Amino acid sequence: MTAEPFQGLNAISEPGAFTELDRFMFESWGYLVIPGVLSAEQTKACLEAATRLHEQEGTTGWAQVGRGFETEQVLEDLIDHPAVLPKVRALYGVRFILQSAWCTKQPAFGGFGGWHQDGSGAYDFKQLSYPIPLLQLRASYLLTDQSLPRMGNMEMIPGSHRAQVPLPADIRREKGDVPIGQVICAPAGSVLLFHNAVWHRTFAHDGDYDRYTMHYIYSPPWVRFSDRFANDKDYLARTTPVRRYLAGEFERPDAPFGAGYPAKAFED
Ligand SMILES: O=C(O)CCC(=O)C(=O)O
Repeated sequence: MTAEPFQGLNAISEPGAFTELDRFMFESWGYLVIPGVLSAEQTKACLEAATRLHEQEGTTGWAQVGRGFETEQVLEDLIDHPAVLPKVRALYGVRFILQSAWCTKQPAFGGFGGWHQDGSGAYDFKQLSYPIPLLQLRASYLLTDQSLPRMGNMEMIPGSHRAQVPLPADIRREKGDVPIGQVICAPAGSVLLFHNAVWHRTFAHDGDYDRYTMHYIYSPPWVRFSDRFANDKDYLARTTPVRRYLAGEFERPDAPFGAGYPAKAFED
């Protein structure tokens, strides 16, 4: 574990373009850390919105609230943030959707989460192929400081998206440590961008305040939403063309040959 942020090995990237080095690091480790995406002011506004969402839902303990972008403008603005979207586009091309947006709360003095890969409990992505394909690309906006370990950080196992064997069951059962786990240490306003197949968990949180992170999950256009059954009509009517596109409202979303998808979603 690092004592200071960004000491030791880190897949550090920069806001904006997906560079060749970004691609190499992402392929090798399965994730990137992008510091400085949000200003202190933007982070504060997003943290207030995240707190409101959980208060409205009356959540207790570790909890996640979906589709906050429909009601909180500052959270909607992160959907196509220019610091992150170019990287998503570089990995997916032009046809992808926002499959879900989860606002997670790690409560004050919260313990470790369980190790897992992202995916579908209904149909394990491992059944699809090896290596597990990129189907849920997650951009996690840290809304509270996680510069040191035990601040509700994410812990990632670099390269584990390519592991042909699962993390041992006893370690998962006991929420045990792994010598190659990397506790992601980064200030509030940073983004962690990661592949669904990377083994990860929520690290412990020793603070006397709740920790909030906004996760935006991008998927191919035929993956079903997981934070909503359908898009809110008012949101669709008032949002921008790009965000409407990312909401995945296509005439024929099931068409394997692509009919029903707008030819052009992005300006450039
Ligand atoms: O926000 C967090 O603590 C982690 C969430 C997570 O790992 C997940 O939702 O898959």
